[in-house]
Amino acid sequence: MKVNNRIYIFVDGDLSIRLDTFMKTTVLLPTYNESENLKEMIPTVFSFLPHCQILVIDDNSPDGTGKLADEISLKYPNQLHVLHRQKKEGLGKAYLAGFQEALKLDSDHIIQMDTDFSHPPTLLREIDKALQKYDFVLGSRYIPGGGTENWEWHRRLLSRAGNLYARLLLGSPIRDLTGGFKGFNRKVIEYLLLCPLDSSGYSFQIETTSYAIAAGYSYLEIPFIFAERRSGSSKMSKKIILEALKKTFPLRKKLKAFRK
Ligand SMILES: Nc1nc2c(ncn2[C@@H]2O[C@H](COP(=O)(O)OP(=O)(O)O)[C@@H](O)[C@H]2O)c(=O)[nH]1
Ligand SMILES: [Mg+2]
Repeated sequence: MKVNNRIYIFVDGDLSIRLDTFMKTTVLLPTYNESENLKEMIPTVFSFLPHCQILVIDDNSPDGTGKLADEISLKYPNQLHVLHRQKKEGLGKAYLAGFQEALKLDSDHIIQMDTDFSHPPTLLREIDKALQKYDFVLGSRYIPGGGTENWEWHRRLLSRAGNLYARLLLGSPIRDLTGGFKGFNRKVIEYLLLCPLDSSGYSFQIETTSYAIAAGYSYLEIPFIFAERRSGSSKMSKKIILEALKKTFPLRKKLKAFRK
């Protein structure tokens, strides 16, 4: 059978198994000072998705994460790629560059996740499989079965309030709009790159999910428990929170033009 100019051979007629083996999946790992976590994340991701590619997007981390990624990449020729960026510009800008690079790497499925083990790698296979059926997949902390582990009350409050604010303002059906554990089919990423995404920080997550929903792409939400980061420290800042508060308002207007 020929799909998208690729040949699929059926051994037992199970389409999901066959497509799983032949679709090219790229897992994007943005890093800023994540050397301890990255060492463990790479083999962990490959243990769940042995055929995937990993793209590390490093913003010239002072702790040498980028150099470490280059060293580890020697162990995984053609499977581990590293995108070096000059300076820290925020998670949103790192992902924008990562999306473009993932398309160049011929990816069919593109999965994004934090590099600190907060997003459980055990779900990678489920997300990748769901992308055969849905245009995009959202990990969710705020649907039944999801949650956060060991978060202090102010971090919980901030996340909940931020989500409520964005959801009400945008009239979104999504409970976890700020979450960063997501998977996309190539066509959704191609579409998103045409949208006016302009967040530097975490409000990028609100933008990508909202534009994809406005375009009418099909999606699945998968609950997960957000774990405490394994090592290193969070890059969350007041500036990032303020940007999200500020950018969500004009987004409401911009989305209208993109609604199908
Ligand atoms: N390349 C890049 N990665 C970033 C930047 N800011 C955060 N990250 C990465 O994005 C992920 C989530 O960031 P984190 O600080 O853990 O956010 P938190 O989980 O909300 O506390 C981690 O893998 C970070 O290393 C950035 O400016 N550039
Ligand atoms: Mg984190």
